[in-house]
Amino acid sequence: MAENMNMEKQKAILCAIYRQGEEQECLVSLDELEQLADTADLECAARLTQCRETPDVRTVFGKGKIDELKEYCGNLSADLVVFDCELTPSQIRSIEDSIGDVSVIDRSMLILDIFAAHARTSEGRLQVELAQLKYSSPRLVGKGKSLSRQGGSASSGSVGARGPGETKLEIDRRRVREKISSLEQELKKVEKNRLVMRSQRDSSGLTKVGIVGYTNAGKSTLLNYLTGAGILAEDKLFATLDPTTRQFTTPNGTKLLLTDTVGFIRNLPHHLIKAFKSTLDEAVYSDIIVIVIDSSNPEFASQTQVTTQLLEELGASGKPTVYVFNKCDICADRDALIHMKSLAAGTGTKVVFISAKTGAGCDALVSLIERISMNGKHRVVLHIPPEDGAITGIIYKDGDDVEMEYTTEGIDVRCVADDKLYSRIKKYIVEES
Ligand SMILES: Nc1nc2c(ncn2[C@@H]2O[C@H](COP(=O)(O)OP(=O)(O)OP(=O)(O)O)[C@@H](O)[C@H]2O)c(=O)[nH]1
Ligand SMILES: [Mg+2]
Repeated sequence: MAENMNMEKQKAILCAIYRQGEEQECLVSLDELEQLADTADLECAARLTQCRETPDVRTVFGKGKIDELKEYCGNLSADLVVFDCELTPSQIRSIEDSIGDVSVIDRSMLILDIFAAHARTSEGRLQVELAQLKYSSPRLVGKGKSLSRQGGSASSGSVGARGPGETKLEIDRRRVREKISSLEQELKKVEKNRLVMRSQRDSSGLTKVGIVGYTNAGKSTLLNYLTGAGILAEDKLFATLDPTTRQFTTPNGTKLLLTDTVGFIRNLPHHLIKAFKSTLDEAVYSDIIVIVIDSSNPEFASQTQVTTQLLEELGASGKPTVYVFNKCDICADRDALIHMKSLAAGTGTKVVFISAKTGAGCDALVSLIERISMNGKHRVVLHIPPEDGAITGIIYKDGDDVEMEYTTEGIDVRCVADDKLYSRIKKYIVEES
C-alpha cells in the first residue's frame, strides 16, 4: 500500500493455537497469516503458538501464554496482536485487558482490512464496508481503537483502526443498524446492475470462462497475458477484489468472455463469502471454470483443495473444469505435479501446464478451452459450388458464427456446425479446425 511507504511499519505479533498433531497445519496457516500481514504493510515481530485442545473461552491462550504475550508486546514495542483463529468481541476485550495497551484483531479482520484497501469499484467498497460493520465494528470497541475512518477507503490509518463508520467509537448501535440497512439497500441497487450486465453477457451467446483460484496463483497475470486487460497483478494477497471481464478471440475465431475473480484462501470465514457472494457468483455463472494453481507453492495441493471445496459450496461444481498449473517457469517439485495430474485425470478434469508470465503453454490452454466451448461442434471452412447454393439456407438456420462470401466460382462459407449439420455439409469442407 503506497500510502504507507514512508511511514514506519506497524509491528505485529502473530498468535495461533493448535491441537496435538496439528502443528504443521498451524505453521502453514501462520505463514499465510504473515503474508497477509505483509500485504497489509505490517512487520511481523514475533510468532506465538500454544498447543491446546480448545481455546480458552476468555483469552484463547492460557494464563501463562497470555503473560508471555504481554511480555513480548512490551519488549518488542508491538502495535498489534493478530490471532489466526476467529475471536469473539469479548475475547478481544479480555485479551486486550490482559496485555495492556495493544490492539488485538483476528485473521478475518486483517483480511477485511486488506479488502478495504484493495476495493476499487463501488460494489466492492460497499461489500467491504458492510462486512466491516457487521463483523469488525462489534469487535473494535476495545481500547484505543477509533472508528474514525470512512469504511472502505484506504486513505490513511493503521490496521486494526481501519474500521468503518462515519463518527467516532461512540457510534451507537441504532446508528450502526441504520447504516447497515442503508448500505444493504445501496448494495442491492448495485447488484441489480451486475445482474443486468450478466444477462447481457448471457444473451451474447458467448462462452463464459471464469478464472478462479487461490489468491496469488496468477489469475490476473493470465487474463493480462491473454487480453492485455492491464489488471494490477502483484506478489500480494488479494490484489484483485473486483471481477474484470474481457472478450477474447481465439486464433480460430471463437469468441470467449474471460472473467478474473477475487482469490480464495483457506479459512475464508462464511460471513466474508456471504458478503462477496455477488462477485463470487461471477465464477458460478461461467460455462467453463479455469482453476489457476500456483505450482511453485509447496502448498499447491491443499490450496487446490480449498478452491474446489469453495467452488462446491458456491454451487459451481460439476461444470467443465480445467486445472491450470501456473508458474511452471519456477516450479520446483515436478513429482508432486505429476501426482496432481494423475489425480485430476481420475476426476475427468483436464490439465494444462503454463507460465502466465512467459506465455509458455498458453496456446495449449486456449485451444483446450476452445475445444470444450465447442462442445463437440466443428469449426469449418466450406466451398459450395453455385448449383448447390440452396444448402446455404440450412447453414444459416442451423450453423453458428456463419460468414458467407459469394464469388463467381461459388460460395465460400465459414461456420460452426453441430454433428447433424456437419454430416450434411461434409462434402463441401475445405478446412477444419
Ligand atoms: N514466475 C512466475 N510468476 C508469476 C506467474 N504468474 C503470475 N506470477 C506472479 O505471481 C504474483 C501474483 O500474480 P497475480 O496475477 O496478481 O495473482 P492473482 O491470482 O491474480 O492474485 P490475487 O488477485 O491477489 O488473488 C505476481 O507477482 C505475478 O507476477 C508465472 O507464470 N511465473
Ligand atoms: Mg488478481
